Amino acid sequence: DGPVDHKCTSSSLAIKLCGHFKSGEAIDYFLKKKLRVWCWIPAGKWECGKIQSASANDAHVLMSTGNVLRFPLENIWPANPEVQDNENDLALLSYINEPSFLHNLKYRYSQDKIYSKAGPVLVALNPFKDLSLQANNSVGENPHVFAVVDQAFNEILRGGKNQSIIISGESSSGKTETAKFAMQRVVAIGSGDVIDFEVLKENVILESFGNAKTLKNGNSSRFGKLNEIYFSKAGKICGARIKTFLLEKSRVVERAVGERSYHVFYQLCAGAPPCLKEKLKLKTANEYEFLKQSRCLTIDNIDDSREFHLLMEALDSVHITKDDQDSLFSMLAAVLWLGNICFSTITSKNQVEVNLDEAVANAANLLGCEVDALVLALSTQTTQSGNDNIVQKLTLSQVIETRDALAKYIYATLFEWVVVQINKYLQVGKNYSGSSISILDTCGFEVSRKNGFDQFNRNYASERMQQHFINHLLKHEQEEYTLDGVDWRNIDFPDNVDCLNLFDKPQGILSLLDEESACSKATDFTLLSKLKHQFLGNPCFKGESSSFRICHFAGEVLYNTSGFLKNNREIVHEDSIKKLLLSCGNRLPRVLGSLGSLTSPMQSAATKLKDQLSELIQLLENTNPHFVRCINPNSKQLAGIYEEDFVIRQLRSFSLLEVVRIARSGYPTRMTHQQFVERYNFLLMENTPVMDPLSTSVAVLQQYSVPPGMFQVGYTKIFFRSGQLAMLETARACTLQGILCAQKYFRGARA
Ligand code: AOV
Ligand code: MG
Repeated sequence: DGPVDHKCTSSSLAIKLCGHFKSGEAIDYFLKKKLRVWCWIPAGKWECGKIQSASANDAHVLMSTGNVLRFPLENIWPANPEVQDNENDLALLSYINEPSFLHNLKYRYSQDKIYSKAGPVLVALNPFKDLSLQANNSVGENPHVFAVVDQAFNEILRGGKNQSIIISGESSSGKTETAKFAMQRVVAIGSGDVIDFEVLKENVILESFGNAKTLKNGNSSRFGKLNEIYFSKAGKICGARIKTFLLEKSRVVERAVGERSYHVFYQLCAGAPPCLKEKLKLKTANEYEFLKQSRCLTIDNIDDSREFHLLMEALDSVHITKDDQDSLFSMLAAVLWLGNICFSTITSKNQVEVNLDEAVANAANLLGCEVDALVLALSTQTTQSGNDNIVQKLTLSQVIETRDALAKYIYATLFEWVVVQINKYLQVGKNYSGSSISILDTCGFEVSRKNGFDQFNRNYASERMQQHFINHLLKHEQEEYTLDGVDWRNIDFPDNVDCLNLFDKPQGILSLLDEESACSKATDFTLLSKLKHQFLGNPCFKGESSSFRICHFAGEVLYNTSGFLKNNREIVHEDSIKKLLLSCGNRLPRVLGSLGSLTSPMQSAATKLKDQLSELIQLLENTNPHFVRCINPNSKQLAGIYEEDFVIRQLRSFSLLEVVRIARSGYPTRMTHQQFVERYNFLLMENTPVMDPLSTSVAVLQQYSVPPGMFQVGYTKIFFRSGQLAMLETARACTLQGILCAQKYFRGARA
C-alpha cells in the first residue's frame, strides 16, 4: 500500500499495512525461513513475546517468563524490529499498530525524547520535569516543537499561506508549556523591534488572570487562547494579537474542593505592598469567602507574593499605567468583597436584607458607588410595564445569584479589558507584510467528578477542534484522492460528526437549550426532560434520571443539568448589573459596564460560544495548519511514569493510528498538471512533441524514471509520495545551473 510496505517480501504474507497477523500462514512463512517472529501480547499490559508456532487461528508464544502460551491470532500484533525502537516518526515503523506506538513512545520517553512525529502530526509527551529547552538552539534531527515553528516560519518567508500551530490535548498534557516554547522560538527567530520581549510577557499576565490550580493541573488554563504573530517582509516580528475565548466564569464564585480560583486573587492578597493593601482594605486570602470555600489557598513551590511582583512588571511592560493598574486591583478587591456580602432573611416579612457591614461598604467604595445603589441592585429586580417601573424584591437564592452574577460579570469583563490593553500595545506595526503565524492553545477536553455547564461548553469546543483536525488530516485528504480519480482504498476513521450534530444542528442540544432559556417557566428539570424526549435513541446521547450522558470523541461524559439555564441566560442579570456599573463614580467599572454591551444582548452563552468557535475555525481554515498533540503520560503529574492505559486512551482520541495509515499510504505533495508543467516542462528533451499538460507531466516523470508507485495522476492534479518532489527540484536546480553556466560561457565567448 505504501512505500514502507516494500519491506514486506510477499504480499501473500497478508501482514496487513495495519500490522495485524491475519493468518497463521504468514507466521509459518517466517518460521520456515528461520526468522524470529516477535509480537505484542495483551497480558494485562502489552508484553513482547516470540512466536514458536502457529495454526490458522492461533499461535504459541514464548513469554519473557519462559512459559509458552497460546493466543488467538486476532489478539496479537506484530512487533517491530528492535532497531526501530527509537524511530522518531511512527509512520516509519514497519508495523503500524497500537502496542507498537505505545512501545515506541515509551522507549523514547524513557530517554527524555518527548517529541515524536506521527506522520504530519507532532506528538509531545509531558516530561513533568525541566528539560532545559533553549529557544535559540538548533533542533537537529529529532522532531521538536521548535522545528514545527521553523517550518511554519520558512513557509511564510517563502511567501506561502499564513500558518497556524494548533496545540491540543487533555488537561495537564502540556499544551500551555508547549505553546510557550513555540512563542519563544518565534521570538528567537523573528526577533525584530522591542515588541518581541513583550509578546512573552503577555503570557505572565494572561496566566495570572486566566489560570488556576485544578485537581489535575496546578496551572490549568481556564480559557482558550489564540496568539497571532505578525511579520514584516524581512521575517521580523512587527506586532501581535491575542484572542481569548471560553473563560470559565463560574470559578470566580465556586469550584471543587482542593481547587483554587484564578491565581491573580491569591497573588494580590499575598503580594500587594502595604499602601495598596490599605487602599483596597485588603485582607489575607483565607478571609475571603470566594477564596476559602474550596479549602485550598496555596500551591506547592509557588510563591504568590513573588508572582504578584512579576505580574506588576509585566503590566508595566505592556504599558498599562499605574493608575489603570490601581483600578484593576480595585476591581479584583471589589469582587473579593462582594463574596463576603451576607444576607439575612426576615421571616415575618418574608424578605431578604443585605447586611450592612464592611463587606458591602468596601465593595461599594471600590466600585465608586453608593452603598444603597449596590444594595438595591443586589436585592431587587426592576421590570418595565408600560410606562411604569415595577420593583420586585428578590428571594434569598435570587439575591445570591445576582451577587455572584455581578462578581462573574466584573471578572469576565476585566479579563476582556486586560486583553484589549495588551492588544493595544502589541498592535501591528507599519511594515506588516500580511504574513502571520497563529499559535492556538485550546482548553482541553475535560471530565470532572461533577460536570456542569462549563464542562459542557469546553467539551463542545473540543469537539469542534477535533472536527477541524479530522477534516484536515483524514476526511478532506481522502476525499481529494477520490474526487480526482486517484486509485485509493479508503481508510476508516472515527468521525465525530454525529456528536457535533447532536450539539449544533437545528433542533440540537444548543437550540433546545436556548429555547428553554427564553421561556420564563422553564427549569433545569424541564430542560432535561425535553432533551431526553428529543434525543431518545440518538446513539451519542443517553438520558439518565437527573443528568444526561454524551459520547464524545474522547470518551463519555455525564452532565448534570443543574445550573444550565441560569448560566446560559446570564444575560438576564446583565441589565441591572450594567446599570449599576455604568452609574459608578470610578472609571473602570463604567468601562466594564460598557464592554459587556459589545455582545448582542439577545445572545445566550451557548450561542455566543458557537459563534466564537465558528469565527476561530474560519480563521484557522485560512491558514496552513501544523498540529501538535500533547500527551499526558500519567495521572499523577510526575516525571518518569508512563501509564499505558492512560496513553492509549489519548492516542485513540487523537485518531493517531488512522492519521499515520493515511500519511503512509497517501500522497502528501500535489500540484495541478498546469502548475507542474509550468515548473518542470523545460526539463523535457528538446525533441519532445508539444502535448497537453497531463501528458507532458507524465513524460517528465518518465524521463526522470520516477517509479510508478511514487505518484498518481489524477484528473486535475499529480499526487506524490513524500520525498519525490525534492528529487525533481534537484533536477530542476541542476538544469538551471547548467543553463546559467552555458549562458555565461556564450556571453564570455562573444566578448
Ligand atoms: P495543559 O495546558 O495541557 O493543561 P500545562 O502546559 O499547564 O498543561 O502543563 C502542566 C504541567 O506540566 C506544567 O505546569 C509543567 O509543570 C509540566 N510540563 C508540561 N510541559 C512541560 C515541558 N515541556 N517541560 C517541562 N514541564 C512541562 V489545561 O491548561 O489543565 O488543559 O486546562
Ligand atoms: Mg493550559
